[in-house]
Amino acid sequence: MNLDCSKNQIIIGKPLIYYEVLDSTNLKAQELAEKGAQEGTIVQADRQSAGKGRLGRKWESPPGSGLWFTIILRPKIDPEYGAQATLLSAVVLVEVLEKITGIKATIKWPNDILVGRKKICGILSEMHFNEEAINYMIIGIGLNVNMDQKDFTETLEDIATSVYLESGKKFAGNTLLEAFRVSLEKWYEIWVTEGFKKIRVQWLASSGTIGRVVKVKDNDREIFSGVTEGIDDYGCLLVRNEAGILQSFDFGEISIRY
Ligand code: BT5
Repeated sequence: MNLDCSKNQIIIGKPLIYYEVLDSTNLKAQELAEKGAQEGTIVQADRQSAGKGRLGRKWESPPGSGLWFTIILRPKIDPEYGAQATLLSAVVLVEVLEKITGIKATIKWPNDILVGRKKICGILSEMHFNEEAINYMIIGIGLNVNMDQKDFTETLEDIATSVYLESGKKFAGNTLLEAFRVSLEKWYEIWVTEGFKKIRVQWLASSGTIGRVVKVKDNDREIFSGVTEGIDDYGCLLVRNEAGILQSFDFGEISIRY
C-alpha cells in the first residue's frame, strides 16, 4: 500500500466553515475542494435543504437538532483503498459517541451507525481520483443529536434515533464536533503512518455485522446470503454462504437476521 508518511500532520477542522443553511454540505465541500480547499477543511450547516444519502436517497436534516458536516481529505493513498476512509470515519464516530455520551453504537457495513437496530448516524464518502492518486475525498456525516421522536418524519419514526433519545440528555453540537475533530486527527494519523491494520481491528470490535447471517441485495434483489466473516483492505464485506463459498462485496445493502 502506497502511503506517504513524510507530510506534516494535518489539522482537522481548519478552517471550519459554517452555514445556517445549505443544500448539502457534501456539495459545498466538493465545490471548495475543486477550488483547492486545504485538507482538513470542515463544512457544516445547521440545516440542509437537500441532504444526500447514497444512491440518490435523501438525508433528513432539520435545523437545530443535528450535526450535518463534511470533511475534505487528500490522503496520499492508492484510490483502490479509498473506502478505508469510510470505515475510519465509522470507527471515529463510535468512539466519540461512547466517550462523550456513553452511548454504545455499532457499525453496520458499510456506512451506518446504529444503536440497537435504529440509525443514529450516516456517512456519505465521495472520492475524486485519477488512475494513480486521489485528488480529494469528501466525508459527509449526519449525526442526529437532539431530535425528539416527533422531529422525525413518519418514514423514519421506527428506523431512526438520536443522541437525545438514547441518552436522555441534550448535547451541544459543537461538543460532539470537537470530539470528532480530535478523534479523527488521531485515527487519520494512525492510518497514514501505519496503514489500515489498527483501524480494521477497531472496526471489527465495533461492528454489529460480523458473524451475522445476512442477505446481500442489489437494488432490492437478493444476490447472496451467508455469514459475514470480515472486511478486506478494500473495505469489501466478506460473506460465506452455506456451500462454503466466500464472496466479497464492495457495494449494496445488507439486511441482517437478528
Ligand atoms: C447515508 O445514506 O446514511 C448517508 C447519510 C449522510 C448524510 C450527511 S449529512 C452531511 C453530509 N451532507 C449530505 O448531503 N450528506 C451527508 P444511506 O445509507 O443511503 O441512508 C439513507 C437512508 O437513511 C434514507 O433513505 C432514510 O431511510 C434514512 N434516513 C434519512 N435521514 C435520516 C436521519 N436523519 N436519521 C436516520 N436515518 C435517516
